[in-house]
Amino acid sequence: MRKTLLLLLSLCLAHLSHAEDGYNLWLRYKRIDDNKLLTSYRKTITAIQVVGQSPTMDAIKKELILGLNGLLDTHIATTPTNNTLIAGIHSALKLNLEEKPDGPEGFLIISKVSAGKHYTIITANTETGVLYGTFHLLRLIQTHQPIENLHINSSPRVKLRLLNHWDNLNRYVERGYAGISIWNWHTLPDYIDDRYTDYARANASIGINGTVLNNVNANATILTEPYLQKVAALARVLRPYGIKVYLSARFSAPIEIGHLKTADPLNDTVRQWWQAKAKEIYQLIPDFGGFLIKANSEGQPGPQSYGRNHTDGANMLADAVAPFGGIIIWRAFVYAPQAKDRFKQAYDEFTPLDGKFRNNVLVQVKNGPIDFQPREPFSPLFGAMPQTPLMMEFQLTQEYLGQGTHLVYEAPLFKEVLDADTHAKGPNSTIAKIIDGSLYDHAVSGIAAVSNIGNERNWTGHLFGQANWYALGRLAWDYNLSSEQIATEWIQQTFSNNPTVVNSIKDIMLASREAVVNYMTPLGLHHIMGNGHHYGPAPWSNNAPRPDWDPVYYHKADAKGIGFDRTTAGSNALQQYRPAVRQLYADSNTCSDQYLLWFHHVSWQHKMHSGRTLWNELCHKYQEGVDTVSAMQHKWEQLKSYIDPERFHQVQMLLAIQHKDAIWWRNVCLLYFQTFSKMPFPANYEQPDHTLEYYQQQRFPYAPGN
Ligand code: BDP
Repeated sequence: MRKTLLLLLSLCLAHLSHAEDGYNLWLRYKRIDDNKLLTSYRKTITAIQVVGQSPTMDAIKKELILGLNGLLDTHIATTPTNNTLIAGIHSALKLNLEEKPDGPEGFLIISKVSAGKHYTIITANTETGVLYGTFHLLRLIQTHQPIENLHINSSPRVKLRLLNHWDNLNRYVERGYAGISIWNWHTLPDYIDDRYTDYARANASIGINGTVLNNVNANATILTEPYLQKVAALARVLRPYGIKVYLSARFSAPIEIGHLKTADPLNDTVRQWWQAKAKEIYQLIPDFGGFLIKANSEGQPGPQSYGRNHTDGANMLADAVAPFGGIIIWRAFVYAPQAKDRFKQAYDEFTPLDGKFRNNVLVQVKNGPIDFQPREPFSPLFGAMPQTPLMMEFQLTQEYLGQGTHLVYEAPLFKEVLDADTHAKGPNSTIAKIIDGSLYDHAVSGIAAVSNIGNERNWTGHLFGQANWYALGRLAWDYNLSSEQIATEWIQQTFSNNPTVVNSIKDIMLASREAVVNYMTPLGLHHIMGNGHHYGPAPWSNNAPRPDWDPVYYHKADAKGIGFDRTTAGSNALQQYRPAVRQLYADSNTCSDQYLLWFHHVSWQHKMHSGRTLWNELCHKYQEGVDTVSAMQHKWEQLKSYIDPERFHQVQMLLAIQHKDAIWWRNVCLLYFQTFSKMPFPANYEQPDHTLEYYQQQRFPYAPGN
């Protein structure tokens, strides 16, 4: 009897240990299930040798052992035997290589045969480079690539590759949909959660080299001594993985924690206060990255509060961190309630300041002129500030993209922006070339994204949120990778190399971005989400605390038509683009459907490229969005026998919510816009199951992340 119980118990434990909860992200290191391949990998690498000892080299060794033992299902020897993998920095290896690794973060992986032995060598100019090479090799094995004959020389295109956490000190995450903050400020600096190390590993594996730990709506307390001790403890965990910490600084900190009367950037005492603060920080964290600042935006304090401008503020901080090699990232996300068109403000406020920032200042610009919508034209600031390094700000947390509930693969959105041609220096002046510093020859360059990470077991709430985090890192390293390539390698590492799984999930992912555009904001509609929470549709909303938070401000539907006229007849925001770009959008007959209602107020009868009227096209697009989600569900269902039950079921349930939400969006928007168009739904159209009034009465007071 006792025996049976014991057996049962051990069976249960065995089952538990195989549960896939998503914690291991794309670093699962599961045994290679293709025996032929497994045999060949085992032949190519029989032992590893890590040259040198340091926290980074130790991390490399640990990762190699973990990864290779798991993938090759073996106990990899750590002294050279037959076929060996050698990891170490270039000089330590004393190799006579014709080719050198590139820069401080690049790596070289090469295969060599010498005296009948096969060597795989990972080398770089720095330990961090070797770390990146290590993760690259593990990725090759995880994605079943051949490794006998390697010759890879890779380095990142963009220098600063950052996550921006919008995490508050009480662990609430603004616009966070994956639990509370992973930073446990209360137990830091004494308690070091293993999760911090796993966070560092995951980021290093995709080349992320910096993290801003706290919300841009910053609390000055983070700059006090006890909190700086906590920040220093996190920096110690992240440092071996090549990740620097940065902090969001509150501009009025000299008043709040320094007890000064002012935070005027031209005031000597204020300047000295920041200089002393910088010194204090660098004593604790010698490789501190610098400050991220949200100033004079959405009620945050800033230099304008003292009659000064953005350069006065940024340069004062830049001077404080310059002696220590720090940088200032100054955000361009500004808009004022009295402006007729929020679209224009960042450009108007920032372009006159071009050339006036210190050279350790980057201006961080959101990808679009409004705010992380499912689709935006690119911000006209890109290409309009040649003398200032501009940093990209994307958003991984899906504030306006169905949050933690909808599956939306964002790589196509990121690529659309990076590939966009600003024509700033003639054709082929892409945003990617502005961001990597090459177009205007800047020494610094950067991409940041608002993190989607929380303390949920699978990190991002929706398992597929992991793919967006992954894609950000991979694109910041090399923006020439395609969305499809990135999806493929993410699926292979996260789920399986089985072609059925890879192809079906890839189809789901690649369709998902256009789906969200269609069921939320087709044809260039934007910002028609409910005020505050930004989750569901509320196109009728007209009573927010400021007009530019109201959907009616953006869609401008009336009896004549719908859309925001940004041509010369309207706000003339189009003027902010170069003529070649302006030309693409200026005429409602030639403007692409994707951006039509971004730039034009168009009659309901307007003839679209499809031949349909605008009204019918709108109905068609909303329906297409719903249909795509049905197709995504269908594809997922067919993978049931290929995916572990935990993750399968989770995604299945979320897709069902997404489908319900897509129908909700379609019904709400069409019923509401129909009150203006007065046109019937096209024949065979699925009729809404509720009235507009029903939808308008729904309330969401506790929607997350708000
Ligand atoms: C908006 C968010 C708000 C952020 C702000 C920002 O709704 O929570 O504080 O952007 O980027 O998208 O500063």
